[in-house]
Amino acid sequence: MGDTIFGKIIRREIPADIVFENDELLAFRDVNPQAPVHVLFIPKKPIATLDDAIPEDAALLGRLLLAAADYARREGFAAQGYRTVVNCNEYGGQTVFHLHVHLLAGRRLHWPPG
Ligand code: D5M
Repeated sequence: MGDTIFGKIIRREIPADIVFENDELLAFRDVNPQAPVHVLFIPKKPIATLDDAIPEDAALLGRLLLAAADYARREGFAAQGYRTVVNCNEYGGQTVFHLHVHLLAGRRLHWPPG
């Protein structure tokens, strides 16, 4: 299932503040939040980076993004606004090599990012 810290969270080997789960996706609060709301959405399939995604992952990645959007709507901050981010590899700032979508909300976010 992937030898990363997120694989350990999926397998419940380490704790996480899980906010959503279904058979193929998991979402939990980022341990180092960059906004009042900072949740990570991951596929349970261990895709290391966006660069490792293949055409067969297209529907899964679509559902991953929609799960973040659904969460924002459910939690009531979709209309106010939020940001989704996928960091890829070194220059993208990726530190955990299990593909994840950051969902950031609860404050006005700056652009461009650093
Ligand atoms: O983002 C990786 C993110 O993962 C970063 O914001 C910290 C977060 N992180 C790391 N370990 C944990 C655990 N154990 N629980 C919750 N969140 C965690 P990246 O895009 O790879 O830089």
